[in-house]
Amino acid sequence: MSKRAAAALVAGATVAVLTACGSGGAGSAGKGSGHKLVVGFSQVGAESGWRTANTKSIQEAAKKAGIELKFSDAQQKQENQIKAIRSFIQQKVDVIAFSPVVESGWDTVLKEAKDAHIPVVLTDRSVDSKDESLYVSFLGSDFVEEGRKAGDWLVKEYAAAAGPVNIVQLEGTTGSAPANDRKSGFADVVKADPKFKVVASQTGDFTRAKGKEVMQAFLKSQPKIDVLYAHNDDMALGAIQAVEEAGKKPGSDIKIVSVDGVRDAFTAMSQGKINYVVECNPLLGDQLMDLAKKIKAGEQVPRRIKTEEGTFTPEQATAALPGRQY
Ligand code: GYE
Repeated sequence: MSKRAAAALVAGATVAVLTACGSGGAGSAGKGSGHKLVVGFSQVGAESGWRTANTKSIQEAAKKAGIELKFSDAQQKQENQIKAIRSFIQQKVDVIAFSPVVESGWDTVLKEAKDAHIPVVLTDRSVDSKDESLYVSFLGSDFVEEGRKAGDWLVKEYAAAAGPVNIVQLEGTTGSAPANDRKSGFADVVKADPKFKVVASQTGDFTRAKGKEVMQAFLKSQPKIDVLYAHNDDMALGAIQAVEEAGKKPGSDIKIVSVDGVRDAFTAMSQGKINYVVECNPLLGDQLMDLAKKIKAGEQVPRRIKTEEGTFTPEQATAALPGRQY
């Protein structure tokens, strides 16, 4: 190699190193220091009212914070999320955020982001990766706790009943953190009393259409259903249609407990069709943008940020309805 070629190589390497260190990662390589923060966000899909509210919150918060948001909708498919993350890496965004559709199978792509020095934030749903260095922070709800709250309500509601109490369960997307955790949290609580029997449990993929379809099947196959536990409101709302079409009264013939707390569920509660809702807050946008800014500025951020949320009886839901944002 000639001396000149060697010098050029060294110079090139120095520039690359300087860019990587000076701006906090490959994400901003070559853009200078005054550029707009760029966040690549891979959303799960548009499966529910919760998700629509979450997307809106993130898009509005980015605008407000002066952040350029590259938004990608995965239509509930992991392969689409992996593609989106790879494209964010290629585009050298500053921060990658995503809500993983399922818990498993992320290590390879997260390692690629790490190797490119692009920090990753998990929002809403988490991953089961053992290597915690693959992401910086996880912002979202405690789904196990949500399942427990649904179970606690049931235990109280049936405290005086002899049983058996036959429960059907509409599960969220198979393999997703909220489906896994809402199922286990609930099971943990109700297993304490053998009168509670989960007689059927199947996924309704967090959608109204699937919730209705699966509930129709439950109504055909189960001679006696006392309670429906739905992992989200949309599936409960679909199931309500199935119950009504079968000539039964939702909320009394079959009691219903679900998770989320979207406006349509509150309306159904005010009509006596849902008995209890465990809240899951979708308005994570501001916190997410704040995290992205802090991470980019090199500040230390908490590894886990839990969302505060409550529960609603029909009376509370009716009172909260006028001011409900989503
Ligand atoms: O409960 C459901 C949505 O991940 C918490 O996903 C979220 C869940 C939410 O489809 O409605």
